[in-house]
Amino acid sequence: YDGGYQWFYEGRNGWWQYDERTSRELETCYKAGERTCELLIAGFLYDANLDTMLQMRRNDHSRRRRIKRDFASAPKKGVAGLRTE
Ligand code: V3L
Repeated sequence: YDGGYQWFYEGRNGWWQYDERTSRELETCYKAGERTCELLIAGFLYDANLDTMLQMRRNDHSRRRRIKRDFASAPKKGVAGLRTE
């Protein structure tokens, strides 16, 4: 959407692009200068911390992943767990 940027979360050895809806929500939070962004992912609530750039499951903070805002053209494993090659 914006200047060709997209949102990514970390996988085992590479980055996954967020699905379209969640990516839009992150971008909205980011543009609004919010520190955290609440995300609903596959029925689980997560908080994305836009200062530390970490995604954490609300009820289990050991489930954390790095996130990044990067060019849409950045290397990725796929989108939301669906591989693209
Ligand atoms: N969007 C979609 N699924 C997610 C997201 C998200 N933002 N965050 C976590 N999950 P956790 P490799 C990922 C999924 O963090 O082989 C990938 O999408 C997460 O899926 O412990 O390591 C792949 O489908 C995981 O299945 O709460 O690169 C899969 O991992 C589950 O939620 C394997 O990817 C628990 O994640």
